[in-house]
Amino acid sequence: MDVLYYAPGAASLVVHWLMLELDMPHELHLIDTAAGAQRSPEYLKLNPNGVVPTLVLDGVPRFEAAALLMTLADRDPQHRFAPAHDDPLRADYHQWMFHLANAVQPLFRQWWYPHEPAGEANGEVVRANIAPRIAAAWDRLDARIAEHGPYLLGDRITAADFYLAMLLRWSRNMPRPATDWPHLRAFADRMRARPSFATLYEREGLTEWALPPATTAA
Ligand SMILES: N[C@@H](CCC(=O)N[C@@H](CS)C(=O)NCC(=O)O)C(=O)O
Repeated sequence: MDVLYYAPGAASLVVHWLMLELDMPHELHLIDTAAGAQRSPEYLKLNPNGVVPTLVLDGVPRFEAAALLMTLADRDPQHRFAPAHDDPLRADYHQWMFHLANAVQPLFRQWWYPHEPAGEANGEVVRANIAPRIAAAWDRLDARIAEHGPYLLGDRITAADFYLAMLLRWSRNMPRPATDWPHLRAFADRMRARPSFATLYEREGLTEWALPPATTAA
């Protein structure tokens, strides 16, 4: 059985979410990142980077959330979460996956771990400089959804959309959450309305950023 090493709401969330969408049998193994379990000798043997996620897939431990998503989506073409190799949309898919992984996600790493680039004394300076860069990323992604939506590649949902939804979620307690941008808000609502999202939340014990229950007319 494939095993996902995860922490609730962390970068493992999107791997967990896609596995639920793919109906992929798996086990979850909680890594208590607050207690430093990601740096235990046992875990470092699986993932020498000391971060989650790690997915033990067909017996082989693998890391990097974006790479895991792309691998899982390609392994199961029936669900169509990745354009095929000969599909002209494949290049767009690569572009957005790598943009999210290389240009947007690292901004969050700096937001949450500001001591890493600048030392303990300079955390506030890092955060003051990162917040507008995250806002600028939302400007660009909001424009993309406005012009080409409802998903990043148009009508077709791909693994990149799950990734984007996770990043939007991460901004929920920032001075300007991504849901302040109207097209990102509509996108987030579409993603949060998926039945798999409720299952994901239940399994990871999450509540924040769930859609409010639908109000019914009296
Ligand atoms: N590029 C990695 C980043 C993973 C990452 O930074 N994970 C964070 C949680 S979102 C983590 O494990 N933090 C604990 C730590 O760095 O000690 C990926 O996408 O898989």
